[in-house]
Formats: sequence, structure tokens, C-alpha cells
Amino acid sequence: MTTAPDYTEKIPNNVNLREDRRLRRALESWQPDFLNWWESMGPALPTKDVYLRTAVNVGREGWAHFGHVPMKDYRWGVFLAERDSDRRIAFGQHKGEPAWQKVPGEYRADLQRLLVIQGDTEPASVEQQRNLGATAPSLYDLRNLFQVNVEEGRHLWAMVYLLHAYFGREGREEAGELLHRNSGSEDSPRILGAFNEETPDWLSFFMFTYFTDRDGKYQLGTLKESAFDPLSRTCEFMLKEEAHHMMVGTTGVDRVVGRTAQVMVENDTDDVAALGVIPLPVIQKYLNFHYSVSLDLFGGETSTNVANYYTAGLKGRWMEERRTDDHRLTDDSIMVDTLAGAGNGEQSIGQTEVPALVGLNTDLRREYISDCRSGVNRWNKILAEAGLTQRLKLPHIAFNRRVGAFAGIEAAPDGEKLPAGEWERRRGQWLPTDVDKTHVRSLMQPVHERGKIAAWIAPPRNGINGKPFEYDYVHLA
Ligand code: BYC
Ligand code: FE
Ligand code: FE
Repeated sequence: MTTAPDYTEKIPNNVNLREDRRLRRALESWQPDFLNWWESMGPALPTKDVYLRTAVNVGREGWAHFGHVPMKDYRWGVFLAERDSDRRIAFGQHKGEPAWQKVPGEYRADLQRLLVIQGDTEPASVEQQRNLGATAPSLYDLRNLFQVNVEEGRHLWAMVYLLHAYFGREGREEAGELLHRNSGSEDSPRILGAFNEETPDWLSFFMFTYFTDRDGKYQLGTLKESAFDPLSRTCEFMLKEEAHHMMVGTTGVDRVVGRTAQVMVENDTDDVAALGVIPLPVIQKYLNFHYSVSLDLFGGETSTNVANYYTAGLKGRWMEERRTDDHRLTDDSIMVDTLAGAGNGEQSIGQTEVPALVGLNTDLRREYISDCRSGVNRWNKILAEAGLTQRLKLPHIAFNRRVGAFAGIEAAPDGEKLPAGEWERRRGQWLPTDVDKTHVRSLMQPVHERGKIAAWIAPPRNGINGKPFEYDYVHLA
């Protein structure tokens, strides 16, 4: 059962904030801090209004409203998917018991940690994307950037709601901290590595929304299985919004690859750097970078943390209910990627068998990797249809890793283990160099005119919400 969203209140919500004075007060006192953060760390390009989707409901049909709104007046709300009062825990030692409506004391610290890590990524991505408006290739793209930004802001609200509602004073303190850590900060950086990297250009933005938002999709998918029902319902609704972020990344890279392919064919050359588009080898390097830092977001290949989360019922597997095993996994095993020692100090990349529970990060990363592969196939189809023989590729799992089994070694994109000197000598072939980045940035001239688009990217096939590409998606200030 859910209540209809209440838009007369300061904070639109379907969690009955009206009836809970204490919680409402707490959130209303966090709200000005959020708005200050948005002003100083959110989108830097001044706008009059933007054609945005606002969440107004959670039902299957028509959960969103579209319209031009000044961004600072965007209604960030708190929405949980509808409650299933019969919901039972689907996995772990509490399998079959009713889902929790409150946080069990023994899991409080772990749940809070998961919420804080999740919550920390949302504002981080807004910070990373802060300056992209100034170089948008079209008003359509500018609008999508801002849509992603406001929704990541709403995802922060989603986690802050849970922290305030269920975690007392500590939860309120953590909610405050989420606005004080900043992406790339020396003193108080964001928690996870990928969220301290720069997103300085639009190719990075599309790769980020393809690869890093996709980590978000998978992590939210596991938290949607959580025994803690308010978290499950929160994540279920966040996943609906996430679909648009996936679309932005997938079609964004499509359009970059498509345009490069077109110019290659028209000029019958691979050497397109001087022709105003991004060469395929540079696209491959950006892909290598964003994919490898996103693989790190799944944690170690083996992890006792994840085993404990699963056994306790805090974090499930992707599509837990579709799995055909016992959903407890106490007797199962899994092969995980590892560095095998030869005893003489030499190590090689291989596989090893471990208890299934400690291998759950690997299980989730594999689901993610096969999803990523579908994007690469799609981009290769664009190249094939253009009549080109070049192909894009996902690098090996050991390539450029900073977390997990391969953090301590260097490996080439094909998985060959390299001595440190060799890596240093060749990394510029595999990861974007300063020259690559400078070239990409030089192409990022803003096109803020209705119906026009930058030369390095193809226009989208479809506009937003049935509107044409030429629509006035954004009115600049
Ligand atoms: N960077 O036991 P391990 C999104 C730490 S993205 C730095 O393997 P575990 C979004 C780890 O904390 C989705 N440190 O880790 C996307 C641990 O520290 P302690 C975000 C790292 O716990 C785009 C130690 O290393 N959501 O939503 O099994 C735009 C040992 O690691 C990293 C979540 O991640 C790292 N990358 O797994 C906007 C969900 N990785 O305990 C938004 C919540 C690990 O030794 N988080 N460490 O001090 C989790 O489920 C897990 O905590 C992790 C790590 C998957 C992140
Ligand atoms: Fe998000
Ligand atoms: Fe997202």
C-alpha cells in the first residue's frame, strides 16, 4: 500500500512525511544544505529552464511528469515503490521470514555502511559532471545531462531519507557528510575510486553513463533484493530512473562511433583526427579506462564483507529470484579470477575455486561484464554496417585494476602480465594520453542552438518524450 505523492509539502513524497513531524523537520533542515550544495557543486551553466522529467508517482503507468522547469525549483522527492505486505526474504539465513520494516540492531552498522557508500556516489557524479554544460553538443544532450544530474540528486535524497528515518543521530550525521565529501577533493574525497576521477568531456560522460551508471544498476539490483524492505522499495524505484541514464550512455557512444565511422568511410581513411571527429583508437582508450575503473566498483574478487551481507540478507544477487539454487549457498563454490603463485615469486593470471559466498562480488561483476559486452557488440554492429573492419573490445579483467586480485600487477588489455617498466612504456597505447584528451577537448565546442549539433557526434534517432530533436529542450539564461 502506498499513499499518493503529496506535492503540497516542501518535500514531495509517498512516505507519509506529513504524519511524521520529527522526520519531516529533520529532512527540512537538511534540505537547505542540499540546495546550497546544488548551487555550488551542481550544474555550472546558467539556465532559465529545462525540459525535465519529475517523478510524481510510482505506479506502472505515468510515474513521471515532463515540463520546462527552472532547475533550482526542481522538486526532489522521496519515492518508494509500492509495498508488498506479504514480501518475504528471498535468500540468506533468514530466507522465508517476512521482510524487515525496521533495521535489526545486529545489522545496523553494515546496512548504514551500504547506504552511505551508495549515497556517496550519487552527488559525486553530479560534481564530476558539473562543467559539461558549457560544452554540450546540442540542446538535446544538454537536457539529458541535466536530467541525469537532477535524478542523481534525487537518488541522494533517497539514501538520505533512509538514513534519517531509520538510523537516528548517526544517520543524520552521515547525511550531512554526504554533502561535505567532494569528488576529487584532497582532504575529503568521495568513497569509491571511480567517483574521484574527472569527467572533463562528453566522450567521458557517455562512457561514464554507459559503464559507471551501469555499475549503479547492478548494485541497486542487489540492494533491491534486500531484506530491509524500505531499502528494497527505494532501489526498485531508483532503477526505473536509471534506465534513462543507461539510454544516454548507450546511444551517446552509438552516436560518437556512428559519426566517426561515417567520416572514415566518406574520406576513406582511419586517420580522422584532423577531420573533426574522435578516432576509433581514442574511443577504445576511453572505453578501456571507464570499463576498468568501473570493474573496481564491484570490490575484491573474493570478499568476506559480501559473504556476510548475503548471509544476513542485506544484499542479494542480481535477479536473486530467478536463480535456481538454494539461495543460501553455504555448500556451493565458484571459480574466481586470481593470481596463481608458482612458489618462486612468479605469479600468473588464472582461476581458483572458493566458497560461493565469498565469490559474490565476482558473480555480480560477471553479470555486469556480460551486459557491457552487449554494448560493445552494438557498437561493432555500427562499424560493420558502415563497411569497416575495425572493432571495439572490452579489455581483460586484469587490465588497469586498483581493487581486488589484480591491483598489484600490470596487465595488457589482452591479459598479458607485464613488468612495471613495460606497462609504463606502453600505457599510452591503451589509456587516454594528454594528447588524446586535449584533442577530444578541442572538439568540445558548445552547440546551444536549437536543432543544431556538433560535428563529432551524430544526432539521436529519437527526441525525449515524443518531442523532436529540434525541440527547445533548454532555455539558457
Ligand atoms: N574504491 O571486501 P571488499 C552508482 C574497499 S554506483 C575504494 O572487496 P566489498 C552510481 C572496501 O570498502 C553503485 N575502496 O569490498 C553510478 C573494503 O574496505 P574495508 C554504488 C574500495 O565491501 C553512477 C575493502 O576495500 N553502490 O550508484 O565486498 C552515477 C575490501 O573490499 C573499493 C555500491 O557500491 C573501491 N572501488 O565491496 C551515480 C553499493 N572497493 O571494509 C551513481 C554499496 C572496495 O576493508 N557498496 N573497497 O574498510 C557495496 O556493496 C560494497 O561496499 C562494494 C565493495 C561493492 C563497494
Ligand atoms: Fe543514481
Ligand atoms: Fe545513474
